[in-house]
Amino acid sequence: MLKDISIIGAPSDLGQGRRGVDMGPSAIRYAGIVERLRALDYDVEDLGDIKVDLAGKDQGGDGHLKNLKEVTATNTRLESSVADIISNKRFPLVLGGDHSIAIGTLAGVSRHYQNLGVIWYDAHGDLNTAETSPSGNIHGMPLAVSLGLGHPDLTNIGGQTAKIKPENVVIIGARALDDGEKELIREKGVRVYTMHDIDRNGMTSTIQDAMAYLSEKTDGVHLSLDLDGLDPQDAPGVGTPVNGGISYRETHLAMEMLAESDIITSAEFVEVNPILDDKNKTASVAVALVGSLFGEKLL
Ligand code: HAR
Ligand code: MN
Ligand code: MN
Ligand code: MN
Repeated sequence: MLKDISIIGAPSDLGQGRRGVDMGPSAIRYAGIVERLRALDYDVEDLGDIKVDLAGKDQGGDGHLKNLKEVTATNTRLESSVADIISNKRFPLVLGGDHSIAIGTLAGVSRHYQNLGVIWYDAHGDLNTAETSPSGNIHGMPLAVSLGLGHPDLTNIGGQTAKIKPENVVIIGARALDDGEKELIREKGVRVYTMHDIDRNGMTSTIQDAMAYLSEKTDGVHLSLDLDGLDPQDAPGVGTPVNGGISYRETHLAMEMLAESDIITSAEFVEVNPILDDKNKTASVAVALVGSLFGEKLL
């Protein structure tokens, strides 16, 4: 893992319907992310936030994608910032914002890799397109967009349409997949570790399996961690909570195992909504997970 980290906030709430997730980057900073990483001896720079347009002007125009224009503009800016961070030989650590920002992150990161692997840690598949989305919320679409599927304004961000290959993606924690997403998963052969798989095999074997699957064929691995992948008891400050999720302990273990294997080359932590949170608990969980991902040890 690169020793120098650049943090960038993407305070978007454009990709979904509940205001407040735009304050996620502030909440995560307030919970001490910079201090936590500096205590581990990393060189950390905080680049501040990219500019995000205001939501609400366009609730469902173009083929029912909400705020398409604003989401496109936001992700176009994020794409170039993230690509620059990697050009400067630093590790991009992106703070959301709703999950629609993964479109820009992955567009920027994938410029630097031929075979980027992705760990999508989430209750949801985020594999909808305008045709399959039940909501028109773009935060339910970023993984599909990164595979090259969806509205051309989104898939064209940063050039080439498909940023990643379906066989280089694993989803961990899925428990709320829409019918169209299930179909796409089967059709494209995306590897999914559902809550059933995690219950049955445990997190140790799940992460080992995911890392073995990805490491043999990828030249970098991006971690996209949606806090709603965790159980709402442990991470209540999210807009679309789903019961029966991954525990804080299991997630912490997952991050430690990723750190030990030194496999992650970029990361984002998304969907922290401080308005829905319990005394910044979810932002604090995010910071603790970042600590583990970057090698924090208990002893
Ligand atoms: N699948 C549903 C939709 O497309 C809900 C998506 C909720 N997404 C997130 N990101 N919170 O994972 O609307
Ligand atoms: Mn629109
Ligand atoms: Mn998500
Ligand atoms: Mn989610």
